[in-house]
Amino acid sequence: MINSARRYALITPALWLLAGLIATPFAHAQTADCTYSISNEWSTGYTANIRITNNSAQTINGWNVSWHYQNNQMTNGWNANFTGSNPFQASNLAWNGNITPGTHVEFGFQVNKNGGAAEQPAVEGNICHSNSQQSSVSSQSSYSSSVVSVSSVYSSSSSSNSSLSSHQSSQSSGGATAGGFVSEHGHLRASGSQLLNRHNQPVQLRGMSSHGLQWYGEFMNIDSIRWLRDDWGINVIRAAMYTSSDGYISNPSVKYKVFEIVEAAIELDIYVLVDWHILSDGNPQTYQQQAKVFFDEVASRYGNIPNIIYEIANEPNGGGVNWNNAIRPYAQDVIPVIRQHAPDSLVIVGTATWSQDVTDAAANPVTFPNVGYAMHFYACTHGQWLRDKVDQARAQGALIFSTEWGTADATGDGQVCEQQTREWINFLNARGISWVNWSITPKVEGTAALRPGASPTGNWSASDLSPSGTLVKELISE
Ligand code: IDC
Repeated sequence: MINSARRYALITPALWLLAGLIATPFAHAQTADCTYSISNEWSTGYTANIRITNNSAQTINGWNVSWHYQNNQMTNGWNANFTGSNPFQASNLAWNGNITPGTHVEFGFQVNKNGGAAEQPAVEGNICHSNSQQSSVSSQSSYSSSVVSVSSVYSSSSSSNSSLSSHQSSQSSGGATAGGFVSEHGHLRASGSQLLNRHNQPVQLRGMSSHGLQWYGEFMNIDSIRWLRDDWGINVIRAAMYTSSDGYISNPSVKYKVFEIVEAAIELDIYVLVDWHILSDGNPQTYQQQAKVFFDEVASRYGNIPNIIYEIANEPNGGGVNWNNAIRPYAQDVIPVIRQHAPDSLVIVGTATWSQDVTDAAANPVTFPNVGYAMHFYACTHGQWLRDKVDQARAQGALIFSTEWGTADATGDGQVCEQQTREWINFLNARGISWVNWSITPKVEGTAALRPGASPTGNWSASDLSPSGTLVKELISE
């Protein structure tokens, strides 16, 4: 157990027994399909999900399941209480114990291959359908040892592209599939001004940002993100978690929306930017301690999976806030918190003046490897002078990532500046600079991609898209 050993140690066997007792009324009901599937694989490990589908007429109230590996080892997980080690055991949390007829719950975890191949163990549990196989691994007396159907939809892709790759590999509907984008590209790496994939080849990400999750989080869910992947061709989604303005500082529960987005991205095999969206709180040091708590939680929860890109300060701004006196010291303090759990993660640091002063960062980069710097632009506001700065910073060896840009004014509103937008995107594409557009929301403002009335779960027709959304969808697929 690497990441969560402490957490496991704290969960006593008594709790496990209690979880078993809760499920006792259903101990022989065996009403669910319990399936194990690998959602994302890299050379040394993978993430997997166990899905419990209730296909009976009764509601399941509480569940616990277990599974056993030959060589692999689970390191950390989410959306369940985990106990034990080979067999590994998981039981419901307070909010996902009830499974009504016809519905399912799913939880996920990360697995270390221990030098072997990815395994597909049987899942056992009191609520799982029995078959003729008898379990040999269950040591819990509180549930029966039936073995269930197991499926895996995944096979690892080792294909690589020699040219700059920015588009989806073929995706079939629903869930991770062989050859998904992250499976292909793996951990991303900053190499000078270039972003490289696990095959050491250049890769460009293109995608969409959420609006403020405290306001429009409803529009970020696995269905809308799947739609963006399959219909728009995104390979990255950004979870913009405001710190101020009713965001995380006063309402920490907004983090659960971030977790939902991360888990959707893992399932959909795309990248996800976890954005600590400072804005009115212009100095990242204002909430530095809170940032460390948040990023420690995210990184320990998901470990070293390749999907997550950590964006640790959206837009530093305000008098006296500059790279050397505030932002760099903040980054030097926060990055090790992330890297302790996610040593191979890509981290993007915002730059001063609303992420425009990229040359300051390039002149005095952080001391850690695999870090890029954010450049944000709004097409009607920012022009050639900012593009020149980007070229200068790149010439100094800095990786630049446009983690946020808009088609209209820096206010987020106004008419779309189509010509300027195209000029910017040509500039970024020619250099392989990754970009993420602001934003998926039906709010009435120029940079909103959706029109009022658009569904929160995707399936958007042309008439659901604003002028901005229409243009950006075209640019993503170019
Ligand atoms: C804007 C939203 C707008 C909201 C405002 C204040 O579009 O609806 O009222 O924030 O929270 C940024 C910021 C991003 C801004 C965006 C447009 O990162 O949060 O969103 N912008 O102003 N930097 C430059 C522009």
